[in-house]
Amino acid sequence: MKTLNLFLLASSALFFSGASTLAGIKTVIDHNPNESATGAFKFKHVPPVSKNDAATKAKLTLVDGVQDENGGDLEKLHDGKAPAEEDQPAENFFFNAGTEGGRILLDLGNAIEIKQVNTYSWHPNTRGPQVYKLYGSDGKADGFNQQPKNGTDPEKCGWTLIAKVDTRPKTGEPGGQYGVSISDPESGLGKYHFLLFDMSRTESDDDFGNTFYSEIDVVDRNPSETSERSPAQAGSETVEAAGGTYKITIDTSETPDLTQWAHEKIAPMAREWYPKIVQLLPGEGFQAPNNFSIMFLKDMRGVANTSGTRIRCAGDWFRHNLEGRGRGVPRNGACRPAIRPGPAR
Ligand SMILES: [Ca+2]
Repeated sequence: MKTLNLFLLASSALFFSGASTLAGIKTVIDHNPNESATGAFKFKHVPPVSKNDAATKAKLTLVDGVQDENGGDLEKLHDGKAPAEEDQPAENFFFNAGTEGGRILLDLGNAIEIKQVNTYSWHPNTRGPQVYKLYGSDGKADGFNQQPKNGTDPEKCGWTLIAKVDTRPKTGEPGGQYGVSISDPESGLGKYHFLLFDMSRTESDDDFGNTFYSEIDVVDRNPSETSERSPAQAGSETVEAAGGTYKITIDTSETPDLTQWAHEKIAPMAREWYPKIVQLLPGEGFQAPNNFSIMFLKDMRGVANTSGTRIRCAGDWFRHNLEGRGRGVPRNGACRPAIRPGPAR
């Protein structure tokens, strides 16, 4: 019967509607307990983490509170990625140990009709659950305060309270993965330019009550206006490595049939290996570029060449060598970034 119990536990994702702040707004909470939480980060009701929602290009600002330096920076909240493991500080943003949380501003660039706001977190203990208030604003009210500090009531300076979220279970262990989806199926959440997350720690019994937030997604009601095409279709994607220290642009706009392959094979390889290559090739006066691009060209002959921070690859050669040599070009080594002596920046 142990198997059955485990199965029941695994499938007992917590689900309820309610906790509405404004009429019609629903907050759905999914909880995958430690026993069933995996790197797949899948929930029963809450959508999976998105990498091309309206938050992907939003600007995030720490309004109040102190970031825990053991964690990732704010970029982790909209990089479209969830942690692969239950206790992976670098892949989450969290407020400093012993503090009461803080406030994060999300600037969407312009006012959009928001369909849904989804938030994700994962930790094996009390840093798993989410406790926050979500406010929205179009930024147009008289006396609008874009960055109200802790203690300033956002509702008194141009903000509207959208939802109060508290996913702490009444009974049982708090650890695991949480997905929260705030939406109004009838009329949407409203038209907002800014969102403000007022985040609280989940407990103050010890110093470790600040939630490991993994991602924030904002879903546009009219996605054609603002959302990007998925990286697999766009022809150009930028890969961040070493926590955003390095940015690698992979351009397949001339060779769209290679886009999916580049996304699946080249992007992860570049992300993993470029920081290692930089470390393996130290030297005085050397400064490895932080940004470079890899282009796959339609009419180029040969295999690949490098100029400055641009690597040019012959689409035709790679098309015929997709598995095996294509990924590393080991013989002539041309498909590596130019790391050459130069003035240190
Ligand atoms: Ca993330």
